[in-house]
Amino acid sequence: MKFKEKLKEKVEIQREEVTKLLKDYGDVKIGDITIAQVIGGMRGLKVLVTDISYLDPFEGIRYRGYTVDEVLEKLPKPKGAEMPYDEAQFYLLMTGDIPTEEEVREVIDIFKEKRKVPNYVYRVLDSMPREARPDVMLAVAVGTMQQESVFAKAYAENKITKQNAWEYMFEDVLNLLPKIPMIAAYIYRLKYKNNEQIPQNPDLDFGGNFAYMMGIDKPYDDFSRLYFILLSDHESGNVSAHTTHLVASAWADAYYSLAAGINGLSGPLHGGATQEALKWFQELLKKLNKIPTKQELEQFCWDTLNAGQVIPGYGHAVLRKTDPRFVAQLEFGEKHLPDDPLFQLVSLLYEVAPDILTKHGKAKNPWPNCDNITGTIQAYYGVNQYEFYPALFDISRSMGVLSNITWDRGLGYPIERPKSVTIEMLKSISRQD
Ligand code: FAM
Repeated sequence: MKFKEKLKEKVEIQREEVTKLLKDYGDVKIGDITIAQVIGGMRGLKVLVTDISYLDPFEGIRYRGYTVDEVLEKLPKPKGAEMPYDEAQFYLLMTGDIPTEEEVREVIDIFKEKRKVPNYVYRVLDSMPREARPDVMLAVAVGTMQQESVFAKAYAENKITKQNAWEYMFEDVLNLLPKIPMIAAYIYRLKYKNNEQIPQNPDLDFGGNFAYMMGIDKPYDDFSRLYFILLSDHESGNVSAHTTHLVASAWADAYYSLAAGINGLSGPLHGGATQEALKWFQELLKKLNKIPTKQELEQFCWDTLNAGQVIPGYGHAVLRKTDPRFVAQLEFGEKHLPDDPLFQLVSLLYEVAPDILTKHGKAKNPWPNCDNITGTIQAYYGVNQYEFYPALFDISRSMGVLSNITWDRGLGYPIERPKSVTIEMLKSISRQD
């Protein structure tokens, strides 16, 4: 497999570099820690390392050094499609290189070969309560397949060394990732479409086949490709990426680690924000029964803030400008759904909310993040079941977190184990200061 050969070459070079860095410069300090950071969710602490993506507070995300615009422009696309292959984004995240047509074709073929989901997974999903949330079902499906892990099997047979661990992880990742959109589409139709399932289309790619199995016409395939690329990685400190990395750091296999990451993504401040944003827009439309004027929208924002609630899809722990992932979706919306009332509302909010949040004076970042707009576009194409949104996010995020844990093993990163202190200790340190 050329894909694996390329990765192997890169892993070996980088492993040497990391070993040398550690040996020669392991004692060099890269920062200090304040009490505010320890109590404040470790904001700004440089304690993780990943090359898969980097989030600049003012520029937004770069995947392997490429901006959102560059990725959308440079990655190969299916014939006639507006958006690139998700397989190409996965290749980029894994290897750091923009794939050629031939290179992406290899990944597409591997994914097609491996995407068939075992029947027992469907039986487990069918037996779950219909009220179970889609992301819970997805995590259960991933956990159910853990017994297929080649990493876990090789570990039990004492075959794993620090040198070869990544190869087993990589094999698990290639077996697992292509199944994620298949399972998610199955869950969607099980829960919301009377279990009338649409079999996969063997001619279609990751995003295209997902849209097909969801039963949604074009250009939802392009929106799926776009969305899966945009949310695929956001450094390794966000909750889903960090959770996956943390669990894998104890040499849990990709199945355990991804299931944990899926759970990590579920919270309303992380993967749940998309649904909160759409709900917020719908409540506003319901209340006013029309598209609000600028003044009415401003009032609704103040009502939200004065009630002690957040404006969903605005603000970010790291970003300090409009999220380029928001912009990419806004441009898609301007092209494909400019007359949709909810979409118009998203655009209007973008005109008023940053000023209001600045006046409100709390949020460090008054600009929109990607989650403000996704629900509106999903709902336009009929995916208005809010609780499905974290599962959609999971499909995308799987690409980044699974790339990360492959590299974690490739570079021999150890088990993660930060040190805790007590509040008494912090008080005593502050008294000495
Ligand atoms: N509306 C109102 N207040 C906000 C706000 C918003 N959109 N964003 C932040 N604040 C408040 C925040 O609640 C905090 O208030 P308190 O001091 O009373 O606790 C204050 O501003 C300072 O917060 P911050 O430092 O600017 O943000 P954090 O790093 O603590 O949190 C977010 C970052 C994203 C959790 C926060 O901005 C938020 O809750 N936004 C709304 C929910 C959202 O959009 N989440 C999606 C994030 C997305 F990128 C993702 O992970 N998928």
